[in-house]
Amino acid sequence: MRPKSSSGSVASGEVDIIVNRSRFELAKYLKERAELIERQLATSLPASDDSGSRLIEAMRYSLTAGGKRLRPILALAACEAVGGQLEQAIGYACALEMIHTYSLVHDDLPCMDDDDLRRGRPTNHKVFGEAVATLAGDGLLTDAFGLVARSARTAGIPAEIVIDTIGDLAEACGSSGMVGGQAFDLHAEGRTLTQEELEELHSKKTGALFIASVCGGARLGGARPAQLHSLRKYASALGLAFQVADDLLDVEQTTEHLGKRSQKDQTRGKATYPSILGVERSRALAHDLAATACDALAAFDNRSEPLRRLAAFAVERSQ
Ligand code: GRG
Repeated sequence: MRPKSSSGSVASGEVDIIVNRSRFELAKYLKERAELIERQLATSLPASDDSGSRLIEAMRYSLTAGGKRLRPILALAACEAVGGQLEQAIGYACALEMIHTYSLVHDDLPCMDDDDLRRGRPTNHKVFGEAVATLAGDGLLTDAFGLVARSARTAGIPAEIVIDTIGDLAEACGSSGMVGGQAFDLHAEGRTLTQEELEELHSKKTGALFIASVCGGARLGGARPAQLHSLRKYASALGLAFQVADDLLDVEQTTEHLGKRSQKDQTRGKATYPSILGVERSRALAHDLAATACDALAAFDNRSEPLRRLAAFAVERSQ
């Protein structure tokens, strides 16, 4: 039973939650956070190439091409959900976007998915050539780790927290995470996968970086072990929900709307949630997973409201 105050309204803690829920405007929040991250990203790379190699220009080209900025937004939201301040996680948030952008640049290469369009622009290798695009991805990935270390020092984060954060981030990106998932994906092309195999593929290729985003942001914000445990469950469900929604968007949206080639999973013979479960069951699964993500936040207070709304956004988005 909800406690009532003498005036008949709900008790103050509850009022905060309700007021914040009704006032919280997700579209405004996403826009403001994306702008904050983009301002920071603009200062995260050298201004230009002294060597004339166009490397930095290529890195900037993909990093400033827009995108939802969902991983850094999640990192900042998780930091705040545990009572941390934005300054503690902003460098880490930018590093996540650099790593995500590297993965897109490499994923688009002719030796991978061979795509022409990304974030509404010609892909990096179409503009800069394959060699510079490959190096731009390498530069973004490697510089991201330097940024995590430097920004954590500036923010005065204790060394053991930084070491754990960097270790987990490297694992999420490497052979047992995103790169391993990409290798699994290439190997699985044209083969029929079970739903369990598809889940394993995506937990590495997409999910691992979502977990590193949420848990890394929270750890830098001072999360306790029990909070990290719950946030890992949140991020794991959210990552899968995001991927199911991505598979649905690939089927249902146009190339113009997505800013990247649509219908490409079917063209390349990739197993997807709609191909295994059908569209309606996939949509239901995405919503169930978003609900599971929110359930994992049961012990958190109203500061976790953005995380809840981001879980819904992951499945309801149109891009
Ligand atoms: C090492 C050569 C080499 C390649 C590795 C790691 C990798 C390339 C690829 C895997 C990463 C990948 C492309 C995963 C797909 C995940 C996904 C759905 C990306 C789209 O994310 P959004 O929708 O994109 O957040 P925006 O543009 O909004 O940031």
